[in-house]
Amino acid sequence: MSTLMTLKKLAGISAIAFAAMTAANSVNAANWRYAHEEYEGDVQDVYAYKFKEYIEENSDHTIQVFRFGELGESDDIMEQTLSGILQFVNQSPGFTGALIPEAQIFFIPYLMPTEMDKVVTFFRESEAINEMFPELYAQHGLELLQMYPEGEMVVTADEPITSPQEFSNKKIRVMTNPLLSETYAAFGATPTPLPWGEVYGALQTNMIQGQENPIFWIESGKLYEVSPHLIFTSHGWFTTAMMANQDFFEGLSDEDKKLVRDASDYAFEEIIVHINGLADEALQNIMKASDEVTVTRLNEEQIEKFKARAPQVEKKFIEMTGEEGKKLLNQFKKDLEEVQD
Ligand code: 6CS
Repeated sequence: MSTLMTLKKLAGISAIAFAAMTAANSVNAANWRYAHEEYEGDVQDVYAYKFKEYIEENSDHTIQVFRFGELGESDDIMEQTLSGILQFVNQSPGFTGALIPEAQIFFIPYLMPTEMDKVVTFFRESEAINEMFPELYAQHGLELLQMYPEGEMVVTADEPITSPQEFSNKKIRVMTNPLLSETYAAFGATPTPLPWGEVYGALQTNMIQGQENPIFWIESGKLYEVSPHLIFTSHGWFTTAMMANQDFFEGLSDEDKKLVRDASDYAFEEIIVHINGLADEALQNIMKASDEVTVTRLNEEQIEKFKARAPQVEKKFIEMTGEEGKKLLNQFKKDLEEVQD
């Protein structure tokens, strides 16, 4: 056979092989559904789209992302994931805490450092986050793929607040886990659990007099319009978690499991870059958008008054979670000590 004919034949064979491979891949290609709790361009949305980008660039699978409201509230998307309608869900412990009591650890006030670099190192290195939490979520049919921080928690209220006494008679909206209610009760307020969709209206109609959230969300949800006094209490960080339905994940090939894990890690790295400076930028935008907004940063002495109430919340956490919670809390504190050095 001449060299030319050989080359032509080889080209023919590889074209057939390529077509066969493509057909096989498209047979194996899946469309996975992924829901999160936020709006376009918000932190969970950036994470979801980075995850999608990685999966779609490195496989034939596609990801369909659903944002807040498209499939209901936060509890609805969790239910849909547990029943297998969705493959992936991003839900913050603020809501998951009602299902997995140990996830409420993030609501013990003044446990987390305030500095972002320490928080990020903690999420990267913590044994409690990376080893203990996946086991706890697995007990509830969830494959925990990533926990990540979104921003420092800031309180907004109908007037500036600098002491637990000033919280008295104020209804403060909390996400729907019982420990966060304990935190605000300890802070002197009347905690009012509400799903996200009801928060703006409840503030507007004065059914509640305040709430807590990271600054980017206060901007994104325009909460400053109806709750203009921002109070930096340094009491915690908004944490979130991305996970898969465990039966679905277990059914994936080893190659796809690795793909999903790599995509989660890739999105985490991107999100760490994304949140750097995000709060400052959002605060500037809020100040530009409204003349009514005030910013109160509690000083050390004022913080101490709130911090003094943290041990009673920690005690409640242990009452709610028993031995498992105590073990998690000890490891969490040990991991935090390591990042403080
Ligand atoms: O406060 C809430 O309910 C919402 N906060 C944030 C930052 N993300 C989603 C969550 O539903």
